[in-house]
Amino acid sequence: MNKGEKMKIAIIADSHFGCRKNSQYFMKQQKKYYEECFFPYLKSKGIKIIFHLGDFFDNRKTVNFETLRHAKDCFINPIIKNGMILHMLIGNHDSFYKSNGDITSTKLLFDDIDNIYIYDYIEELNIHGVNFLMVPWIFPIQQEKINNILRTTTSDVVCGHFEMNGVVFQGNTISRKGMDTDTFSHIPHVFSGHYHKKSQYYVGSPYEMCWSDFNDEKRIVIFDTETQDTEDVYIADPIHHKIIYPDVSDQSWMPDIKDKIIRVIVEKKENPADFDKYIEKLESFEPHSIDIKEEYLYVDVINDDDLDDETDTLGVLLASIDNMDELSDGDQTVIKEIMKQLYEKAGNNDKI
Ligand SMILES: [Mn+2]
Repeated sequence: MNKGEKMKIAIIADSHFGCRKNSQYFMKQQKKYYEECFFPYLKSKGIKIIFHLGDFFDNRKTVNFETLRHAKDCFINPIIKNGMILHMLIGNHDSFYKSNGDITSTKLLFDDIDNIYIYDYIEELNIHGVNFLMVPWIFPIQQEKINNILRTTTSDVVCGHFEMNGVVFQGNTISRKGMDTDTFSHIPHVFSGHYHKKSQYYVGSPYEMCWSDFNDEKRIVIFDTETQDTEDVYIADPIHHKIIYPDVSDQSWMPDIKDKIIRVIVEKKENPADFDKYIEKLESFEPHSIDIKEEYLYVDVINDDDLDDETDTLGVLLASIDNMDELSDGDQTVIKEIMKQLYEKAGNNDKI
């Protein structure tokens, strides 16, 4: 290991342990990611310092014990075992209350562990001579004060869990509330968790967790404290795949769909028996699931662009409520709560 390698920090965001209602399938995918991609990569590069930018858990109110053990197996224990250091921010999903950060899951669970530092309030940190400003999720009451700190900070790097306005955060959807991106324009390096799609300031989630992640490039970022260079590292395997039927490809890719989530977009179905045979062939390669969208039935209402923007049902509902300018933030929150409760009541038919 040369000296330069020791000076690197791996930055990861939005791990969302327990995502999709503690889905076993996604636990398996995450375990594979940390065991086969993330930690082997860090070890191969001699990287000992990890920044986690928040949203460690998916559920801000409760932690399922299986998910807790999973998160420890995947992330916390390898850090301890390999003598690594973790600096972790509180994200909105890590805070029990929406109005303040008095109770936060990761602080409660992991803050007493040596070499694990949880940030539930803005704090400065110096590593190898580089100044980092660590900014956990900002609660409404803190916003003005923290805006002022950010506008005047001389830190080299700001790490946060920010909600920024005007950012493409999902498909082609642009966020319509949050902080002005101008707040950050004078800062040499800004790394944020929160939105799961990578963009100028957002690291993005490390792996796919739902259809809205389809086709996103999932990364971690390596920051070199010596040169202040950043490097994007793409180590996650895609999980969601779309297949267009009729399929004119050579089909040699088919064995690769094992354990993947498959969506077949049917543009035209001239012979139902051929179609059934095709689906059977797909099934023989043991994907996790296959859903079928018979696009030709909706040819007048749905176009390709709409399909690309598709996400899970609740996600679509909540995102569209967020984008309703005619509603106040308070009204948006109330309506979103009603939608969530309705959605829960209706029962999620998704078996994932
Ligand atoms: Mn998140």
